[in-house]
Amino acid sequence: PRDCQALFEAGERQSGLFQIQPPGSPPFLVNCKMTEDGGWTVIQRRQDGSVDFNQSWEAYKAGFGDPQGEFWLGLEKVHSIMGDQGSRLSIQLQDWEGNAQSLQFPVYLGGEDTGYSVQLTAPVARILGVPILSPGGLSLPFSTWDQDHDLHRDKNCAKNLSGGWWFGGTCSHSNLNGQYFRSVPRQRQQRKKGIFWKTWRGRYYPLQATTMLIQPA
Ligand code: MYR
Repeated sequence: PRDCQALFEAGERQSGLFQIQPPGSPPFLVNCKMTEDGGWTVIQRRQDGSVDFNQSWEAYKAGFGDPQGEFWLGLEKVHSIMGDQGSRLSIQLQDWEGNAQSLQFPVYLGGEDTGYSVQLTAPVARILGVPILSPGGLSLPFSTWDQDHDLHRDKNCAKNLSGGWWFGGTCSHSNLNGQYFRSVPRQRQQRKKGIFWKTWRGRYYPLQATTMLIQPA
C-alpha cells in the first residue's frame, strides 16, 4: 500500500503501525489512524516531552523519535507520501484544560530541492491567519537551526526559537516542533521556544499535545 488511505480502502479498520511504500520510495513503517473518513498517516506527535525536537536538517529530513510516542516522520517520507497531488493536512491541538482544536486544509509539499516548501493557497493562508504577500498564495520552505530558510534576512527563527518548522517572516505564527513545556517559563527567552499556535491559544501558551496527519486530497 502507498499510504494509510490505501490500507483503509483495502478494508483495514484498525489503527496502528503498518508498513507502506509510496511510489519511488523504499518501504517504511508508519502510524495509521483509521477513522470514519478514511485512513490518515500520522506525521508528527507531541504528548509528553520525551523526545528532543531541537534537531538538525538531516534529522528532520530522515525523521526521528519513537513511533509509539513522540516522533517526526521525516520530510522525505512525508514528501513521498504526498507525491505531486497534494494532501489534506489535519492538525490536532490540545491545551492543558482539556480543550481541543482541529484544523484541516489542503497542502502541497515540495521536495528537498525546494527546501521542502509548503504551499498554501491564498484562501487557506487567510483562514490560518498567515500574512500573505501575493494573491497566488504562499510558498514557505522548512527551516532548522543549521539550515535557515525563513523569510528573515538577519534572523534565524529556528535558532531563536527551537526545533524545525515552516517559519515565515515573523517567527510567531506557529511552531508545533518547539520545546515541550508543562507551564509557561518565566524567562522570556525560554518562553519563545515553546510549542504554540498563535491564533488558537496565543503566542506564549505551551500546548499539551499535538498531532499532524495527512490523507490524499
Ligand atoms: C509567518 O510566520 O509569517 C507565517 C508562517 C506560516 C506558517 C504556516 C504553517 C503551516 C504548517 C503546515 C505545514 C505542513 C505540511 C506538511
